[in-house]
Amino acid sequence: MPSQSAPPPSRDGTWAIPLFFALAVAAGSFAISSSSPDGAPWDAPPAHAAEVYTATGMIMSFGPDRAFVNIAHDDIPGYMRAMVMSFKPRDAAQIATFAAGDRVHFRFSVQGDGQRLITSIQKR
Ligand SMILES: [Cu+2]
Repeated sequence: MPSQSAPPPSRDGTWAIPLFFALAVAAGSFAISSSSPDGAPWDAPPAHAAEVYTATGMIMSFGPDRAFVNIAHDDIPGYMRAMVMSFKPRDAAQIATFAAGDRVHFRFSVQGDGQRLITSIQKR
């Protein structure tokens, strides 16, 4: 077997692999962007994510069957100044142990219809 007659790698051979990877990367990035319709990076929150706030206040009264609770809340930075406002519990059980006059610390999310849903609540 003549050792000198082996042809050197052709120009086509040396470029074939990098070209393959370049195409694979391009195809991969296209697949990622096409599966994210709004074009947002994967680690960004969705544009429609509910606003969530933490607040303190005092319970004033309850709606029928505790369907909502009126809370005199303190200033909520980025949302509103102190006022009395109604909040909707996840269910009646979430606020079953509370009474008018209780000072509370709570978190709530603002729903698409503007309703405020209590995500967690505790006595201070
Ligand atoms: Cu308010």
